[in-house]
Amino acid sequence: MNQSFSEKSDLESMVTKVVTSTPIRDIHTHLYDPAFGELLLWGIDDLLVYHYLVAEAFRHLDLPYAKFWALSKSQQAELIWNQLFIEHSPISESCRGILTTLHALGLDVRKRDLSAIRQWFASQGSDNHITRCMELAGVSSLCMTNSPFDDLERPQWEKGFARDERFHAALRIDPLLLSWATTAPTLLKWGYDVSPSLNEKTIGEVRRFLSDWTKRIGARYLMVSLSPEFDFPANDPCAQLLEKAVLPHCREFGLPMALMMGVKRQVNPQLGLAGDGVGLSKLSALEGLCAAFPENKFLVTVLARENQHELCVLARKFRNLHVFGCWWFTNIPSLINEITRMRIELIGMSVTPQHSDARVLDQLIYKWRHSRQIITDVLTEKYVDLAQTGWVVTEADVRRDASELLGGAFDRFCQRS
Ligand code: HDL
Ligand code: ZN
Repeated sequence: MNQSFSEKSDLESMVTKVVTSTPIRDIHTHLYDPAFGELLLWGIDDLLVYHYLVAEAFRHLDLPYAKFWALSKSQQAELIWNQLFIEHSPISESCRGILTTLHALGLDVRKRDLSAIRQWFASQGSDNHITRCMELAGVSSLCMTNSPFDDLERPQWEKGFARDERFHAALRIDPLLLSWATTAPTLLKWGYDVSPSLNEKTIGEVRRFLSDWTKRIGARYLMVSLSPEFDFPANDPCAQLLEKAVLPHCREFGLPMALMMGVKRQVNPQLGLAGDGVGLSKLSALEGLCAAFPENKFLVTVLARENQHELCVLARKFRNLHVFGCWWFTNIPSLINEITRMRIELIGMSVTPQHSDARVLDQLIYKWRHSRQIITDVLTEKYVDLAQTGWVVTEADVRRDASELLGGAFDRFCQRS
């Protein structure tokens, strides 16, 4: 018999148990199938040189950027450790995250001993470390970010390899949409008979390129990150290629198109990957896309906090729009809480509240432990609100809801014809 819960404390412990035990399908990461070897980053030095911490470390450093980049990875890691963990309390989300991960892996961070931590990681094997991290994070599967334009990644796909079924593929096409002038010659070199002008022949060849790579990697969706200036309709290569090649391709293959909106690339180029910033997106462009292409499915996350409410309202208007994640600069507890609460209040369970965006395998642990806690807090509060109306949720209700939020709604959206 399904037990109903109304007492807040009973509800809280039940929701915690359910959300903690619900397997997660992580729909956007920068991790790689183990077959990609070194491309799959893991361990304390990669955790410390993650670009989030690089940006934060430079706030305390007078060191010239070039001198930092000339250091070895372990020297960079040591410098970041000293600045952000020893000289200052590691209180930011990306620093706390490393400590959450180390603690979950059973390491005693109280000693603040980087060399001991390094020794532990050096004694681990990558294969069982993958399983350990995914188990500690509660992640059953994840989507990679796969770019045919990445010279290190492409050869592995062209060679072919036995897939790890936990690692799903997503086709990243930023160079195609955002740098057509330089990408067209690359496609030509790869045997696609394109010309700079987006004539019928070129569009056909771009679609053949998309079809080849969608099949090669078994893409679950296509994806692009867009600047705040992105507009649609528009007479630029991005909007034209999207309309004439990419969206027809997605309809043909029944795949969603993920739009990650609002990134200002290389605001400070001297910071490398850490140099990107944020800007307010014109969501009228998204409205235009959802309205003009009702047969297409749009997976969308926005980088600006100020765009979040309008995105939720658009999701109420267009069922071919699925909102996901607290991306990048919004992936901090205060904003995850605010945004998740707003989304559930406006669009209920038809949302995927979070993805990890992990670049380093071990990050799965903290990114998901921190977000699970917030999702638990928000759900508990909402169920308590329900209980006050006399509607008392059962454990089965919460299992269904948690499964929806942690990947089920995404799967359903992908399958929708
Ligand atoms: O474009 C993206 O997918 C972003 O997630 C960037 O990779 C960014 O550098 C990042 O890692 N954010 O978390
Ligand atoms: Zn990403």
